[in-house]
Amino acid sequence: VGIAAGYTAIHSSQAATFATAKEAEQGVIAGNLGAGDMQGASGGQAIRFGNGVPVQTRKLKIMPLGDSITDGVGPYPGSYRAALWQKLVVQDKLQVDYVGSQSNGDSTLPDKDHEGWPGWRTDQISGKAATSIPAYQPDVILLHTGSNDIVQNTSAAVMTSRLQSLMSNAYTLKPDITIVVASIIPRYMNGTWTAQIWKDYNASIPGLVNQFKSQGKKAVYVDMAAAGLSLGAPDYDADGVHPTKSGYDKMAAAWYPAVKPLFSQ
Ligand SMILES: [Ca+2]
Repeated sequence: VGIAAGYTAIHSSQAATFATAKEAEQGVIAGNLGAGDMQGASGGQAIRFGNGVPVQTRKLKIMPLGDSITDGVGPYPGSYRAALWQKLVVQDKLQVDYVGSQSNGDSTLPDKDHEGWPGWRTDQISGKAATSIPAYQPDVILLHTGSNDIVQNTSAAVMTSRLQSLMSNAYTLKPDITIVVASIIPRYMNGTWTAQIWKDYNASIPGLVNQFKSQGKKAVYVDMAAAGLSLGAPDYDADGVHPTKSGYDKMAAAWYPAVKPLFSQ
């Protein structure tokens, strides 16, 4: 933005001098500083409005990336995206632009963009990401994938390898991207597609996140398997795969604490 340190913002006869260019930018973006509305503007603390909500430093382009559980096909077309929008945008007044080539959602979700592909495996989703990341330039990816790999008789090791490849490719395409990657919610299993594969795949994801973090990449882990969804009513459709609104609300509640801090980073 190019605002020099020492910049002085004047509003409603209130002048605020900023110690650093970064603080000046934040103050300018805040735009409507008034008497009593600022606290902690020096000493490296975040500038906050009088109501305690941190000043937004940027609008985040968020790409929900995955399969039908991201799309919301079936019982609830807004997926977790609707309840997460309610929390971040309606409740917290943060600026979100969901991005992606797909669109799905009900009237509670004004921004229906996403990159969720029903029936697709992680390696297929990775192929889609290779074109959608350059096209949409997301700041953040919300990644929930693997549910379709399981039912195509894939081992946990191969599933993890596919996830690693997807993430690695995403960082190559956009090195500053933040990938918020989730363990995956329960799904109906049978004798071939076992819960053990689901558990082993999920258990591998924190290590993968740490591996990327050790390389300086921005990766965040969300334990979606612990989000509290239980197979059957009221959280799942009769197919035992797709969440209902109730289940998606629980997913949104799990994404939320991982995503919210990214707006002030
Ligand atoms: Ca959008």
